[in-house]
Amino acid sequence: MAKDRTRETCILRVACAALTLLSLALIVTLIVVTTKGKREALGDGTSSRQQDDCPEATKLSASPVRSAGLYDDLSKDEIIAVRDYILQQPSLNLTAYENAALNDNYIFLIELKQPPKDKALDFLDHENAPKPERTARVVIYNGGKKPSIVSEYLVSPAGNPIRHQEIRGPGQKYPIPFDMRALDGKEAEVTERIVSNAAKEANKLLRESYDGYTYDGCTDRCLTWSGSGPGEFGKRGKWIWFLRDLQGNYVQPVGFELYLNTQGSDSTLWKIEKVFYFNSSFDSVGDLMDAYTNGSIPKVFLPAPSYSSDSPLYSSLLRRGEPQPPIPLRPPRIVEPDGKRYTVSGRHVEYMKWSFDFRSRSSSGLQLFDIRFDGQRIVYELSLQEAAAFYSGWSPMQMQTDYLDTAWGMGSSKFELVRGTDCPDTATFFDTIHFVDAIDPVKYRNSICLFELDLGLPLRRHFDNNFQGGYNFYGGMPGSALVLRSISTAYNYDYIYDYLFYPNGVVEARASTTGYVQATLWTPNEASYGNPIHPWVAGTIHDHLLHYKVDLDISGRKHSYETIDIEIENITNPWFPQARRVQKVLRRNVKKTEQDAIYKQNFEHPKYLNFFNKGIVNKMGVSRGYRIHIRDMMKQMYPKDWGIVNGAAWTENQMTVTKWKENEETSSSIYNQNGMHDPVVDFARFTEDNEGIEDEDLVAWVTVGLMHVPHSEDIPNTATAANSASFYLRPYNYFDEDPSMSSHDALLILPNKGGADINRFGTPQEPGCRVKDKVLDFKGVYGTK
Ligand SMILES: [Cu+2]
Repeated sequence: MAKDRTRETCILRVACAALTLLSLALIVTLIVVTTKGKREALGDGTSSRQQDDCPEATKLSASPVRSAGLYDDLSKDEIIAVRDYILQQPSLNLTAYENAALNDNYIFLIELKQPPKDKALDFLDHENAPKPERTARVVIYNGGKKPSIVSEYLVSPAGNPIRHQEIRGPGQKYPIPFDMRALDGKEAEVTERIVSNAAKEANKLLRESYDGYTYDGCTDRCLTWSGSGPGEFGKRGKWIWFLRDLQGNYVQPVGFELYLNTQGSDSTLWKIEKVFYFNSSFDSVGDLMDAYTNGSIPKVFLPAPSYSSDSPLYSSLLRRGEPQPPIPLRPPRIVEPDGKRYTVSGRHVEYMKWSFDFRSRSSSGLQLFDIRFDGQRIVYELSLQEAAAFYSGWSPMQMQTDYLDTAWGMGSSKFELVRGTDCPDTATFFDTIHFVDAIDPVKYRNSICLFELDLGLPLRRHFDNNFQGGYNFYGGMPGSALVLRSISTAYNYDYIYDYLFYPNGVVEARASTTGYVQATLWTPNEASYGNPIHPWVAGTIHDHLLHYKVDLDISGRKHSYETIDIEIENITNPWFPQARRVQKVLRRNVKKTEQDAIYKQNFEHPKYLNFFNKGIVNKMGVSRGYRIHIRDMMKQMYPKDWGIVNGAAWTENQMTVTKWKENEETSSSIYNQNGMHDPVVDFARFTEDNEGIEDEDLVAWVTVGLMHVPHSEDIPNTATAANSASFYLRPYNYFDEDPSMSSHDALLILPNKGGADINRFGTPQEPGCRVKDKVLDFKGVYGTK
């Protein structure tokens, strides 16, 4: 038995040795394969061929889209159909844009009129409800009428129009005074003629003062001009200022400015009423030239900026200075190893539990509708209404610049976005179509982008210390958000408008500013208003104020608004009755009326601003709410009786809450810029009737902004870092717990015998994919093709 056993052992030993050898061979093979795999993954250049490009498609399937076409901007065909229909109405006596002069009647703008909310909700929420008809809003400049006016019409159905109806308010002034219209090409043509003649008359002065830079008949040393707004109160007009026509002309001012009265539709009566040359002013160019020639004013010489290939022009965007990093290396990029995690159907987007629709209004830009989380509507409409920038300064142009950007094409000046710079390589792009001041609809290629962003900041994490040199568990989740972006470049400045959707139910609306500042010639008089941002160039103080509409529909249309006031109590300590205790205490303050709800920030009295539905509670019995959290609060400082304040009454407080009304669609208009003293849309009227706001359909109007005193680092461009303004919509007892707990992105690590159990909740880790290099396909053109 013992021998046999020995023999058995021996046989087993042979088998064991064989097995051991086999195992070793397998391990070696595995190591080789693994190492090879790792090399591939690291991309050491020897065997990367086996890696696939990162997928661009999504593995997700979108839900059926009931909203298709409900909010989509007008198509080219619809715009053409509406244009042709309106042109054929004999009673309107219109001239086609291409043949029209300022004193004719012609179409200025055609855009979608958003569907009435009642009808849109009925359609979205009821299977058998009819789809609201697509309707166009048409703006007509009636320079041919006496008196001249602007009129607006609704035309429907947009695809095949059969009827039109004039818009006569309520909600906006009727009729709209002609002098309150937004600038257009017809006006620009006349202005160019007048400015050109003035510059011709002043040619000698310009050439001698500006080191050879002139306007009339110039070849290489040329001046150009730009116009600001508004004019003197109650009178249409504008300051025009001259700039060297070089890269970055907005920071190349020369200190020659003209005030042009542009009242009425008879442009033969338009006249230059003031001329500013350095620190002197005159009633006409002739008067200035007489003074210049007879020596009664000093002749000033402004040297042309010097630049060369080694030392680029200060206003240009050529790289200069010590290279950083020392050798060119590419910045980090976003990779989508498993393809897109959002779906797009037309203008409908789904991401994680979020869904929404969007359009891009020609007047004021992106407008988001029907924002839902987990199928539940939270916001019916979220949209930018207006962007204001009120300047101060010594030079008349800078002093009298108070911009409201919807009048300057804030919505339609959204040009092509550059992949890899304006939006990540992985972004999805959308074209937009506008019909503003044009013969035909114009296509703006790739003017909106959508992408998922790696925030580089965990959404949440916890390291649970065991206080014995280790941990009990670690749990975390990388931060990511979906971003919808467009960039509005109305002349010098670029506003980047973002809407961000976070996985924990938070939405952020953010505006970031960049581009060129509006500069004026530096003289010591400007010192009270700003800084010399380059020799001879002044940047002066202005604010950037932005107004948003947030039509919340939390758990239904009816809800209430409360401030949760954080106050201080000074009490006898109930646990140590001989002691006192000072602590914070919450007082809920449900607002009853619109005026009661006007919110002005006061640091002595912090508040949460909460919207809730009284009847609907979470599992703790607390009303489910959404808070508006204004991160970048700003207040416009001018007194109420200062004329321009009427045109932007929304700048006076940080939030207004109104009872929803169909005719309070927007808080501003393309006409407010040139009618600030008596605006076409007067936001102050929204709360004048002081309606009750308890258990009503409520709209929050949010003001954010930033103050900008330009400094030398604004040359050549203002940078977005530290120059953005945003607010959040954030759940407040709306969910029973953090809804991001359902995300696969999370990670939970538990210690396990010196190692770690890593739980990724099924999210794949391998294999990696190769980042696909995308060709930069930028055309930069916008047109009718
Ligand atoms: Cu600024």
